[in-house]
Amino acid sequence: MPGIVIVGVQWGDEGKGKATDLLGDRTDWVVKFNGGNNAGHTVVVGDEKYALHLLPSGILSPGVNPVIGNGVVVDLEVLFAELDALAARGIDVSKLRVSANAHIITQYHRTLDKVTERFLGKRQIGTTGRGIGPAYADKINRVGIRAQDLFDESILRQKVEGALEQKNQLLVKVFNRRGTTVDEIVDDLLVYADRLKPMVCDTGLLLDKALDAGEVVVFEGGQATMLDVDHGTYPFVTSSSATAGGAATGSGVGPRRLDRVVGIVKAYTTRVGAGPFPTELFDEQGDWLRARGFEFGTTTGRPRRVGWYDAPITRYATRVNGITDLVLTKLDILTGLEQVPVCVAYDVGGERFDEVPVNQSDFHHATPVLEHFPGWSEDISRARTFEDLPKNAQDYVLALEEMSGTRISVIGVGPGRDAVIVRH
Ligand code: 2SA
Ligand code: GDP
Ligand code: MG
Repeated sequence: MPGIVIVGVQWGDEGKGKATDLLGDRTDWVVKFNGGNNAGHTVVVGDEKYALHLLPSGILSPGVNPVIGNGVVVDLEVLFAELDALAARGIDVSKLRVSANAHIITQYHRTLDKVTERFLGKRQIGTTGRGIGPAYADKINRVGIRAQDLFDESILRQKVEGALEQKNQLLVKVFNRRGTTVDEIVDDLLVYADRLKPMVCDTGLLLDKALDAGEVVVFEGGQATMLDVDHGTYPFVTSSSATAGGAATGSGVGPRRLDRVVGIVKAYTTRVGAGPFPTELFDEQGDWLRARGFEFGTTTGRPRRVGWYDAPITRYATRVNGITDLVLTKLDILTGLEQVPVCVAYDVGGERFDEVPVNQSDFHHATPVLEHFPGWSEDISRARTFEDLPKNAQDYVLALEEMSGTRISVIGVGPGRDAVIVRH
């Protein structure tokens, strides 16, 4: 199965990093196809814990070739800091390749991200403040800077001039901030050019050849379905294509080469930032879930909003991504609950919705229709086969499987690499 896509089902932090890392031994390439250093993937290998933001999780596996695809926005300072930190811990980072067409996050993108959020007041998105949205806006607006532009100073200068024409107006006149100069930006970027150059290539061509040779390529999605710019809870989304279609556009590989789409879904739900979240808990059960699941952002440390499992969201994600397999993570966190509630449909002003409503305000007003499943109290962190799980935990998994219409192939029962039950 050479082309495997990994996507988040909910609002991110489902454990995609661990899932990608798990495939490491059987993978030749891992490609990040969307997002930037807004991502936060925690991977636990033995006693070592790694938090990755911009680099694909596959970088931790010695045999894997990591790739940053054209769909990613790259903050060069973060890229090299992350590479240096991993190298200092003995990880071989020499194989990283970066698409010549990947866009670069600059200082003005970071500034605009932060001031725009402040300006929005109550309508804030709760972005990570990393400059992601403004960098993608420039890409779509055709005034972005790409990796390849760094290797020709006069072209770089022209492009930065073009971008700054509007930026300085915005920064100075609208946001009352200091403008910036072409020299300042060009100098900032050129600092990294020599180090970046050997990594930059036509990564689409590289991946195409690898797939032709029968090698296994994992396309690692950042963020998740409900944060996708087209299919998520717009405008409370990130600015990239986090769904499976983004794996093709964000890597330069044709969609027919994607053989499997693996959806990563948590046994409950979390969200960081603003926007609708029907199963959200505001009571002590929410505090319990947050503390037990250690639900704090990997990138910004923000406490995550928490709620119960939402079956219509998994069905929706299965549809828009074409999910073939689900990985259910963090089942161990639910241990100890007398009853486990699951959202099976929504109530919107007295009307029942069995699927995620297409109308934004319906979703904002949706309250969950909950079904309660009997809980379990046994420690499941050492379960390695489905039969090792207590009957109630098995029934919970089977019920989720039936509601989502897709098989649950892997179950996570702890943060470590080996804390999984592989069913298919
Ligand atoms: P942005 O910065 O423009 O992408 O923010 C837009 C929305 O997307 C959400 N978003 C995320 N949600 C969950 N996890 C993310 N990554 C980090 C992690 C988060 C952290 O993995 O822990 O450390 O805070 C992530 N990245 C973006 C964001 O909250 C906005 O709602
Ligand atoms: P990602 O953004 O989707 O890669 O997810 P994050 O790394 O932000 O958050 C997932 C967290 O859950 C990480 O700290 C993982 O180590 C942890 N994790 C992943 N799978 C499991 C699991 O099955 N059980 C437990 N207890 N933790 C898990
Ligand atoms: Mg994360």
